[in-house]
Amino acid sequence: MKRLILLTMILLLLVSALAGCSRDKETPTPAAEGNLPADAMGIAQARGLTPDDINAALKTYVPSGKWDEYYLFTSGCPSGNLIVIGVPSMRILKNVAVFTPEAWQGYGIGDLGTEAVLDGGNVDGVEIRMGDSHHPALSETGGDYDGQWVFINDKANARVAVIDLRDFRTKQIVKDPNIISNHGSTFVTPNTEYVIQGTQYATPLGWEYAPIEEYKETYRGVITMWKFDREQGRIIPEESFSIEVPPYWQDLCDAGKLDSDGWGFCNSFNTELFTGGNMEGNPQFESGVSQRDMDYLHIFNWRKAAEVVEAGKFEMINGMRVIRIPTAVEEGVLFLAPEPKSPHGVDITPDGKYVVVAGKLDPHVTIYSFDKIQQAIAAENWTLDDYGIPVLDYDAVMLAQVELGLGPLHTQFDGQGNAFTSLFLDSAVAKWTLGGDDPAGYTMVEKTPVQYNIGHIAAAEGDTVSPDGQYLVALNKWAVDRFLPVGPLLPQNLQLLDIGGGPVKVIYDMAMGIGEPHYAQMIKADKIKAVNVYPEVGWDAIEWKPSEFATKPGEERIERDGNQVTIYSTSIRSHLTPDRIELKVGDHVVWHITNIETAHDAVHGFQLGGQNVSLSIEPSATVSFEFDAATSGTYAYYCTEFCSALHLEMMGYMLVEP
Ligand code: RUQ
Ligand code: CUA
Repeated sequence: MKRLILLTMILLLLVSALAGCSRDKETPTPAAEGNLPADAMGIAQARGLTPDDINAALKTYVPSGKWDEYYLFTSGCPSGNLIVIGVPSMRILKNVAVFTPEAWQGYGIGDLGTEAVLDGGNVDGVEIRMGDSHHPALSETGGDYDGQWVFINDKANARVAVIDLRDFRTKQIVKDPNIISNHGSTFVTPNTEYVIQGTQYATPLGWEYAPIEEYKETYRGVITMWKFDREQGRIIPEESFSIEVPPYWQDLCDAGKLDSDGWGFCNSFNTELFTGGNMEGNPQFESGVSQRDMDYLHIFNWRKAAEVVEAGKFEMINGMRVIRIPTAVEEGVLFLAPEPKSPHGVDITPDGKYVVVAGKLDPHVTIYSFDKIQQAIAAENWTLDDYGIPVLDYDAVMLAQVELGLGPLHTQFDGQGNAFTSLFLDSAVAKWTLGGDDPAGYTMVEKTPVQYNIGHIAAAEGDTVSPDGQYLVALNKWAVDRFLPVGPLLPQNLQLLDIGGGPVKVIYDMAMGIGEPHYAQMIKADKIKAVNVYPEVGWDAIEWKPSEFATKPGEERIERDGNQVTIYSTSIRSHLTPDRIELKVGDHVVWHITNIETAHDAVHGFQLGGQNVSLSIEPSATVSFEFDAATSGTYAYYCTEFCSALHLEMMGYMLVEP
C-alpha cells in the first residue's frame, strides 16, 4: 500500500513537472495541425477562445467524477418525457419516461407495473401511449422545493403524472374526466396540498359533442385542484375538485405563496370566444382570439373552494366534484381582472405579494398587487362579465407596467429583487427590478440576446419563496445554425446564463435532441435523496413495497396450471435462472424476474425477441410481464445491460413446442 502511495506521488510530481515545461513554450501548436498544446493559454489560443469563452468554460466545467450543483427538470413535450440535466455542466442525467413508453427504462413495453401506470391515463378505453408534457412542478414544503416528487402535465390529453424522486420513476397518471386539453399545469400549492391544472381549449364538460355554434352557452373550462397525498405518494381523484370557468382558453397558472397562499392565478387569451372557421370566411384563429385589447386574469381562492366542496356545494360531473360558476361567484371563489392582450405566463413574486403577467402581444409585463386585489374584492369594485363573474377594476388592481420588448412570455426571479422575462420575438432575456409597492421601482436593467426565440426560462430555485440566483436556463425554440446539422428536425438550444451578479451572459449552449422543452425547474442537488438500490430484494418499485412475486435464489420455478404458466425467476451476474423455458403453443405466460443484486448500479436489462418485451430490472427490483405463446419456435432472451465480462452469456432459451 505504502509503495503504491509513493509511486502515485512520484507520478504526480512528474506530471506537474512536464506541465511546467510546456507552459514555457512560446508558440502553441495550432489545433488544425493535430494535438493541442498542453498549456491552458496555448489551448485557448489554438482554439481561438476569447476571455469571455474562457470565463464561461471555467464557470460551467465540472471535472470528471465531480457532481453538478443543481438538477434541472425539463419537459420534453411531444416526447412525453421529463429530462433531468445537471447544472452547470448541462449534462443529461436521465430521460424519465412519463407518458410515452421507453425501452431502456423498461417503461410500458411489457412491464406490467408501468403498463398499469400508463393505463391509468387511458381515455375512454383508448390506450394512450403519447403525451405533450409541458410544465414540471417540484413538490414544495413551505414554498420551497423539497426534492420528493415532481409532477408534469400532458397538454394533449389533460392528464397529470406523479414522478417519485426516490427512484426517478413515474408512479401515477391521472386523467381529468371533464376536459381534453390542459395547459395551466402543473403548479403546486406551497405545501403540495394540491396540484393545479387548468384547461386550455374549451369543450363541453366531458368533451361531449355540442355544435360549435353553442360555444358560449355550452363550452367550458375547469381549474382542477388535484389533491396530493404525500404519504401514499398519489393524487387522490376522489378528494380532488374542479372550479368551472368560462370558455376563455385559460393559459398558464401559478399558485400564490406566503401573503397570497390559498389563492391561485390563471391567464386566458380567448375572451373573444372565437371558434375558428377559416374555410368559412372567418379569420384565422390567431387573429380571431386576439381582437380584444384585454383578456382576463382568473383569480381564485382555492382554500375557500375546498371549504365550499366540503360543504357539499358542488355537482358531481363525470366523477369529479365541480363547483359551478354561479356557486363560485356566490361563495367568493372566482374573480377576474383585465390583463393586456393575450398574455402568456403568470408568475408570483417570491414574497407572494405581486402577480407578474407577461404580455405576449404586449411589450410590457403587468404587475398586480395582491393587496390591491384584496381591497378591490372587499370594496366590490367590479363589473360583471357575461357569465356573472366579478371583473375587478383594472386601475384598482394594476400596480405597474414595465416595457421590456417584443413577445414577453415567462418570468423568473433571483431572490435579490430582480426578475427575468423571456422575450420570444426579441430573442432575449430581459432583467428588470421589482419595486415593491412603488410603481417607479419597476425598471428595466438589461437585455441579453439568446439564440433563438426563447420560450420558457428557469432560474435556480426560481419558483420558490427563496430563489438562489446564479443560474438561469433559457429554453430556446429555434437553434438554426448553432449546432452541427442533423437534418431538418433540429435540436432545441438550452442556454445557460450567468445571473450571479455582473452583466447577464450566456455561458453554455446545450443541444437538446430528445424533445422540445417547455418549462423547467432547477433544484439544489443536495435536496434530492435518491436511492441507489431498492430497500429490499424483491421490491415493487411502483407500489414501493415488497413484491408478492419476489423470488429468492433457489426458489426459481416454472408453475403450470393447464395452459397458464407462471415463471418465477432471478437475475444476477451473469445468469438468468431458469435459463431454459419450455412452453406449448397456446400457453399464457406470466413471468416474474427478481434482480437479487444489492450492489449499486448492478442493473440487468431484459429483452425477449418476438414478444415485444423490454425490461429494466434495477438492483433488488421485481418486474413482471405476460404474453401469449402464439407461435411455435425457438427464442432467445437475454440481459441487455453490459453488466459483467460474461454479460453475453447472460441468456436463456425459450422453446415453444407446436
Ligand atoms: S408554455 S413556452 Cu407550455 Cu410557454 Cu411553452
Ligand atoms: Cu446482466 Cu448483462
